[in-house]
Formats: sequence, structure tokens, C-alpha cells
Amino acid sequence: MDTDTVAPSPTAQPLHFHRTAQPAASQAQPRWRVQAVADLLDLPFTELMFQAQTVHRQHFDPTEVELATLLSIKTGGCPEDCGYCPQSAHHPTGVAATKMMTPEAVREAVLGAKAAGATRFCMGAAWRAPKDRDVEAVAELVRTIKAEGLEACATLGMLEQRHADALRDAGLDYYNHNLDSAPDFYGDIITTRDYQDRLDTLARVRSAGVKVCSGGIVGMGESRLQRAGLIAELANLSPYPESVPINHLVKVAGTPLADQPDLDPLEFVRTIAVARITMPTARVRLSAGRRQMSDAVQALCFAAGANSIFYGDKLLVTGNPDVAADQALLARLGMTARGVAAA
Ligand code: SAM
Ligand code: DTB
Ligand code: SF4
Repeated sequence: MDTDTVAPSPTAQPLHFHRTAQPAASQAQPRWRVQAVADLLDLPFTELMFQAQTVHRQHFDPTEVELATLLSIKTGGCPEDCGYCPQSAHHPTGVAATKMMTPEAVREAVLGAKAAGATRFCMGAAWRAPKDRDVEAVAELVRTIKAEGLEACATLGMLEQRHADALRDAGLDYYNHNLDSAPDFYGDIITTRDYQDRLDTLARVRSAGVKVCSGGIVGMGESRLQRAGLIAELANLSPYPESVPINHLVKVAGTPLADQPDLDPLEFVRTIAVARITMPTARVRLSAGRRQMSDAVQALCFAAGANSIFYGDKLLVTGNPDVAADQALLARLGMTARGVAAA
């Protein structure tokens, strides 16, 4: 396996906004070669940040961040063997399998998230793929979220077309399904389903007319070129996802990746910057791993173009900075939350 390289390549040149991608005549958006993305990752840090900030300002207010609250509506006992995941039944992590939460309990969480200032509510379930009755139950929860004026997002595993259509009909705004890694690293992390399964689900979500939320995890032992491979896969989806979560691996005891060596935090910031440059209008989400990150690194992520965070003291099963800590951080940075939800 390649090791991380954090020194800028001596041959990398400042790009000054010339596209490094090879536009294909038949496509509305440029296709990104993996090497072109790797060239961005290799840029001197200051140059990379300048490019990312310039792109960010063309499409967003760089002082504004989206607050999304995450809720695990069905936890643990998952049949998949994703090497990073505390909810896989294959790994002895001590996470107990639960039944799906009741609609009342979910509604309470939605009201709490709205009162705390979140505008987006994301529900996660530890399923390989939901059954028809699971989708019916989640559709009801989507209606609850929409009735409170929040955007609704769900991540339930692989979807059939009828499931994506039913979630759309209920008003789902985004479906999250991550590519997670470059295609050539995926098999090192997950063996129970393949990359094409992931792409197929994303295609069904797109075809249902639900916005796509798809990203990956950084810090699993991938090389810089493989980080470029992940970003190129995402950026070459046509169209690219509206929402791109970049997770830092949360090392959980009992998972195969528990003892993964630490990643240079600047490498994570670089990945955010390259996601911003290659997917200019996407919401780039500084996702898992913030509790293990310093405020300074988070600030660099915002400066690199991240404009969404998970907000609330828990992710799915692991911790997240608490609301007071996040409000203090945003105040220190002079950043504001994206418009509060309507009635
Ligand atoms: N079971 C569904 C699936 O895999 O699509 C939805 C839930 S799954 C937990 C959602 C995403 O959480 C994964 O694709 C992965 O990117 C992220 N994730 C899970 N465990 C993580 C960890 N330890 N560190 C960082 N991200 C993690
Ligand atoms: C995403 O990309 N990250 C979130 C959300 N989508 C569902 C999940 C992060 C999970 C982190 C580990 C845990 O708490 O289970
Ligand atoms: Fe299951 Fe999703 Fe965790 Fe994989 S990431 S083990 S599919 S809950």
C-alpha cells in the first residue's frame, strides 16, 4: 500500500484557475482525470487554499455554514463488513443492535434539532438495504421532518428504484450514500458489496429526482493518489452530487481500522479544498471526525470551502462536538448558520 505523501510535488505548478480536467465534448461538465486531481492535491498549500477559496466565493457566502443534525433511527447489527464501521455485526465494537425508533421519538429529535438551529435533518439506518416496510416507515418520518420546515436526508443503504421513488414522493430532499473510497481501495475496506452497487444506488436516487449526497472517508490508509481517485469518481458523476460529505475516519475499538496511523490533518484540509474546486456548487460537508480535530484544523476546513457540519453531540454512534462548543467556534470565526428553518 502506498504511504501518505504530504510534501508538495516539486513539479506542481500554481494553476491559477485553468481547469486541470480534460473537458469531454459530449459532456456538460468537465471530466476529471485522477492525475489532474492529484496535481491539485500536490499544490503548495497556500496555492491550493487560494484556488479553493476563490471557487467557494463564486458560489457561496464563505461566512455561512449549514447545520445538519444526524439521528441513528436504527442502530447496529448491520450485515455488511465495512472496516471502519462500529455498527457492523462483523466487528466486536459493543454496539448493540436496536429496533427502529418510534415516530414519536424521531419527532422529538426533529423538534430539538430545529430549536437548536439546524436546517437539515439526516436519518441513518444500519441496513444493507431497506425492506419495503422499512421504506414506508421512513417515508412517514420524512413527512414529519418536512412538516417542521427542515430539509430531510436519509441514509439507509442500497435502494431499489421503487424505494427511491417512494422516498421522493414523501418529500425527501437528499439521499446519502457514500462512495467512501477510490475504486482501487474499496476492496481493502468492504467485501460484502462492490463499488458498482454503490454507483447503481446513486443512479436510482438521481433518476428519482432526489438530490444526491455522496462523499467518502479520509484516513483509512489510502494513498494521496487514492484520495484523488475518490474525488475524481465523485466529481465525474454527471451531474456531481449536490452534497459531498468528507468524513475523517473515527477510529473505533473493535473495528479493523481501530489502529490506523494518524493522518496529517493538513492532508484532510487538502482533500476538502480539492472537493470544493472540483465540485464548485456542492455543499462540501466537514463530516465525521470533528471531535478529534482541533478548532484550528476545522477553521482551515471552512477556509478550504467546507460549508456544512453535523450539529449535535452525537453522529450515529460516536461523539460529535456539543452544540455549545460549535456555537462558540462559529462565533470565534465570525461565521453564521445558514437560514433557520421556517415554521
Ligand atoms: N448503512 C448505510 C450505508 O452504509 O450506506 C448508512 C449508514 S453508514 C454508517 C453512512 C456512512 O457513515 C458510511 O458510508 C461512512 O462513510 C460513514 N462512517 C461510518 N463509520 C465511520 C467512521 N468510523 N468514521 C468515519 N465515517 C464513518
Ligand atoms: C456521512 O457521510 N457521515 C455521517 C452520515 N453521512 C450518515 C455518518 C458518520 C458516522 C461516524 C461514525 C458513527 O458515529 O457511526
Ligand atoms: Fe452497515 Fe452502513 Fe456501517 Fe457499512 S457503513 S456496516 S452498511 S451501517
